This record gives sequence, structure tokens and C-alpha cells, in this order.
Amino acid sequence: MREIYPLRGKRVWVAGHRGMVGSAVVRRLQTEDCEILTATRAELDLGRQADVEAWMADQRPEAVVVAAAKVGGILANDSYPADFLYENLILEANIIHGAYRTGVEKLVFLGSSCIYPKLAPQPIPEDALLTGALEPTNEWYAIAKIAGIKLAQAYRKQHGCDFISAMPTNLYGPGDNFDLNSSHVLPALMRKAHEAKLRGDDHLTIWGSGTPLREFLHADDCADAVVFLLKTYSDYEHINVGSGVDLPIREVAGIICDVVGLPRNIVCDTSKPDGTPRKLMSADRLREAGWEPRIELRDGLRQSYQWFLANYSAATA
Ligand code: GFB
Repeated sequence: MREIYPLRGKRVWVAGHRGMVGSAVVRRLQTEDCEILTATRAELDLGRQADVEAWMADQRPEAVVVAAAKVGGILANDSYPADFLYENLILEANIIHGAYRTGVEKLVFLGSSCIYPKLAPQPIPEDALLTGALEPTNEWYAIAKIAGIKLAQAYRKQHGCDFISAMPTNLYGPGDNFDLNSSHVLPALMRKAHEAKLRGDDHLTIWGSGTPLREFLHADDCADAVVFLLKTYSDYEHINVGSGVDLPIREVAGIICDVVGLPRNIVCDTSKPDGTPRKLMSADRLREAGWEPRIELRDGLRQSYQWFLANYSAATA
């Protein structure tokens, strides 16, 4: 696809640069000839509109990546609906409105595959948005992310802002959250498998029935897609960012056992929720635009496990 927004010499703000995705975007942008802007939580509270606008007016970013979000796995989403709805709404509204007010040239808002209806056709095309009821375990987060897409569209429609939205699938990678109550499935199972191995257990306990299907993408692939879209994409419609492949959680657990070195003996704890049965996004639009992921799941998991081992104390604190 043609480059319509070269990043050379641009001041690019990565909101959420300490998170798994934001830090991957920073790493990826370091290979571009641009200036990267960041602000820690202590320097800027994204929940305070006046502070966000003042910081943006002072720092003058020309492009913005909205990678800041309150994120979590199925249990955290289900347990803290107010936090997931309020915190995500407020921070995305503050950044997107601030970007309009300070004349930002290009903004990419990052959403999530959970914006789609629970029973959407599979693989899920972008136009399945708002065609049916959401998955109840994460509808609060999904509503906030849908609002973010709509904000980007509204500022484009009313004010001509070049704001776009990308919807990544379930992500994993270095810097992931390994807290068993709030993490996503891959880091949770990696930690559980590792600790099971240390205890000498012969099995791995997973939540739910093991039958739900999930699609995964490495955070570095996601970051590469975000930079690709920043440079080449300018459209009202959001665009899916995925691998185009999904697999049952039980199989995912088996791969993690292989990576960690635990026997593939999986036990299901069906007192825990399954969530949506399947959410494979169609990867067609991004592929047609010329982008493809590079990191295969097994390789990405091996690399994540090395990161986990190297950062064990901090990751499990
Ligand atoms: O990754 P995960 O928490 O989130 O769970 P969702 C994916 C699947 O893995 C579910 C199962 O079917 C879980 O029941 N699973 C098995 C486990 N064992 C475990 C475990 O030990 N921990 C966890 N966390 N899951 C989230 C949404 O949905 O996906 C968010 O809640 C967001 O809003 C995110 O969209 C990407 O894929 O179900």
C-alpha cells in the first residue's frame, strides 16, 4: 500500500508506552526516523482532561498511538465492570478530544476483538460491528472500545481529522501481565505450567471447558501493523489486526506444556467461565493492504517464556 503519512521527522506520542503493546510500538518506532514522545503515569494522568490537553498543547505531538487502556482477562473483565468501562471511556475521550484540539495530524486508536457480537459470523468481518449482542463477560470493555471507534469516526466526520482505529486480536508477548486473577490466558497458563513443573505436578489446570477457540498475535507483530497503518491507512472504518488462525484453548494449553516442559495432561476447572465460544477475526483487509504477521505462535510463546524466566520476580510479584 502507498505510504500516505511518512513518519520521518514526526513527533509521535505513544500513550500507554509502559504497557505490553505500547512498549512494543515504541520498540518498532525506534526503527523509524521519528521522535517518540512518552509520559509516565506520574507525569500525566490520562483521566484528567485539562491535564491531557495541556500536556498535548505543550508537547505538540503530530501523530498519536492510543495504546493506553485498562486491560485484563476474562475474570478481571467480569469482576470490575465499572473500572473497565469508566477508565477506558475517560482516557480515550481525553486523548482523542485533545488530539482534535491540538491539531494532531494522525491518530490510531487501538481497540479489541471483543467489540464484535458474541455470535458474529466467523471469521468476523469489520462490518459485523453492532450487528448483535455482546459477550456478557466483557461487554463493559467492549462498549468502551466501541465508543473509541465511534469517537475517531465522529471527529473524522465532523472535523475532518485523520483518526483511524485498529482492532487487535488477543495479544501476548514480553511485558505481559502474569497475575493469575487479571491476566489473559497465555501468560496465565505459562505461569501455571511453570509453577506446576517446579512443584513436580503432572498436570495443568485450565479454566472452563477448553473448547473455546481463540486467535493470538504477538505484540511485536501488532506493533508492526500499527506502524504500517499509521503510514498507509486513512479510512472511516476500523480495521482488524489478527493472525487469521485460531485454536481451542485445550490445544493452546498443550503447546504451553511443550514449551515449559510439562506433560500434556490438561484438567478443566469448569467452575470458571468460557467466555465467547469463538472470535476469529477476518484478516482479509489487512492482508489485501499488504501486511502479514511474522511470528508463529509456538515461536512467540518460546520467546515469551524466556522473557518470563528472565523477569520472574517482577512478573510474579
Ligand atoms: O484470555 P482470556 O482471559 O480472555 O480467556 P477472553 C480466553 C479463554 O481461555 C477463555 C480460557 O475461554 C478462558 O476460560 N482460560 C483457560 C483461561 N485457562 C485460563 C486461565 O488460567 N486464565 C485465563 N485468563 N483464561 C478477553 C476479554 O476475553 O480477551 C477482554 O475479557 C479482551 O475484554 C481480551 O477482549 C483480548 O479471550 O475470553
